[in-house]
Amino acid sequence: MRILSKIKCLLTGKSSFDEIEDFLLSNDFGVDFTSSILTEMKENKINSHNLMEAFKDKVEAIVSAVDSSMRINNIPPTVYLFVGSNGSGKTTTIAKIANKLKKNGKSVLVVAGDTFRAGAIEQLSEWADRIQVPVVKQALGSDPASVIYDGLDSGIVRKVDFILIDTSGRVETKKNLIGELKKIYSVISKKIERVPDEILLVLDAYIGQNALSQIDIFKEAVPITGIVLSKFDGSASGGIVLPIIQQYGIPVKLMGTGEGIEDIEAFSCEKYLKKLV
Ligand SMILES: Nc1nc2c(ncn2[C@@H]2O[C@H](COP(=O)(O)OP(=O)(O)OP(=O)(O)O)[C@@H](O)[C@H]2O)c(=O)[nH]1
Ligand SMILES: [Mg+2]
Repeated sequence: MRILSKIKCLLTGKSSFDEIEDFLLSNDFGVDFTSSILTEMKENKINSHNLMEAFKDKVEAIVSAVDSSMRINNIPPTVYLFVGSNGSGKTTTIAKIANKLKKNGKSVLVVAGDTFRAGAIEQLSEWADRIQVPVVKQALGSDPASVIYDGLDSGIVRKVDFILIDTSGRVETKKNLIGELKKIYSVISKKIERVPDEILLVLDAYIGQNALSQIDIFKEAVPITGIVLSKFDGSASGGIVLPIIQQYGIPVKLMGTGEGIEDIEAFSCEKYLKKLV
């Protein structure tokens, strides 16, 4: 989606401000960003000549207010917990990150904490086999907190650099989901004597505004430290990155750019703007 060329067309084509506003809002840029752009357009501070620069400056100011780098603990293992609703891309993201870390010479262990969905354990195990990293798993239906405890134990004994923990996005009710994640968070924190280094909420870029309600649900359970915006390879506008940062102060840390194992990128303002422009 070439957001800026579309706005430029709207500007030069003498479209009404309402049309530009509708366009920005329907592409998930959020009320704050949209009204700030609109105000400056009305005051003629933003016009078709400086649109690109002004847009970039505004995006940069928002994105640079948060730290989008991944936290690494001084003493290994660094522990990343992945949460997100069903089908958002958690398991694939874990495989991609494990692969990347391994290629960078780090040792990684993955934990099949989604014991709820049939096929979830096999899916993670297959990825782990392909990229040659150990996986800790138990039978379908086991207590996820117990698998995760074992995973941490095993990772600590093996002295791995990173432990990546998968969780279920599909628990019977929201209450159960929150309860389960709270328990997982508490088990991890007790075991490693600190909070997980990252709690990454994986959001499908296509869900647009619904991303905000997902954040509301998951942050009831765990303190989210970053967002992975998956499926940012198709026609999703990605405008949602701005309201996520503006309303929640949560950085987007990674972008999923395809179904392949290499298809993940660290979030940067530059890459993000490239996608928008
Ligand atoms: N195009 C594209 N597809 C992706 C990306 N990330 C994940 N997918 C696809 O999205 C689908 C769901 O991904 P999973 O990793 O299984 O999602 P999940 O969150 O683990 O799902 P559950 O285990 O059911 O909760 C799969 O078909 C993935 O290949 C991405 O960045 N781009
Ligand atoms: Mg999964």
